[in-house]
Amino acid sequence: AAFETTLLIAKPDAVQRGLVGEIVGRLERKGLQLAGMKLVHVPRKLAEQHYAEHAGKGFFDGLIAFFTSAPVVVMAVRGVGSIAVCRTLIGATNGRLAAPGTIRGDLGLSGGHNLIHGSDSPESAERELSLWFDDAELIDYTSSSQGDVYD
Ligand code: DAT
Ligand code: MG
Repeated sequence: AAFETTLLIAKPDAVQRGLVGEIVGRLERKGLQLAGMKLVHVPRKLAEQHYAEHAGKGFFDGLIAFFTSAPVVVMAVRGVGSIAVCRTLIGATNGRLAAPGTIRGDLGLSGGHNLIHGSDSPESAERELSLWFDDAELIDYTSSSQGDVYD
């Protein structure tokens, strides 16, 4: 697998419930590296761009209302295979169906208020990273743990 960057967002429910540290801690303990991080109260237009693939679906208006209801924490996360690895850590969309051990499976019961967004493919990651971050906001550095995180 390649060294990748993915786009994660701790959603309004994660911030409101005080679970941002829990979520970031899981990413750090896994060995993933933060390349960018910021708190954003998302404007409606940006929310609609982010979730453009779901426009017209029955849950879209509720999704946008929820996503813009309170601040979120937007993260760029790096690591070998980080796009798929983060989707695995996040778990299935509905918290009631998500496996134990996953963020959604351990921390929630909701289908819509499911704590975290993660890019679902390399194409999505590229699109979403450029939507949320300027190049200058993504920080390149070598973590001293990398020799132990990877063999
Ligand atoms: P995911 O966030 O797991 O990638 P998705 O891209 O299919 O899921 O949907 C984006 C978000 O929209 C999801 O995190 C929660 C909400 N959502 C999806 N399907 C839904 C549904 N059937 N009812 C209510 N909300 C839904
Ligand atoms: Mg999705």
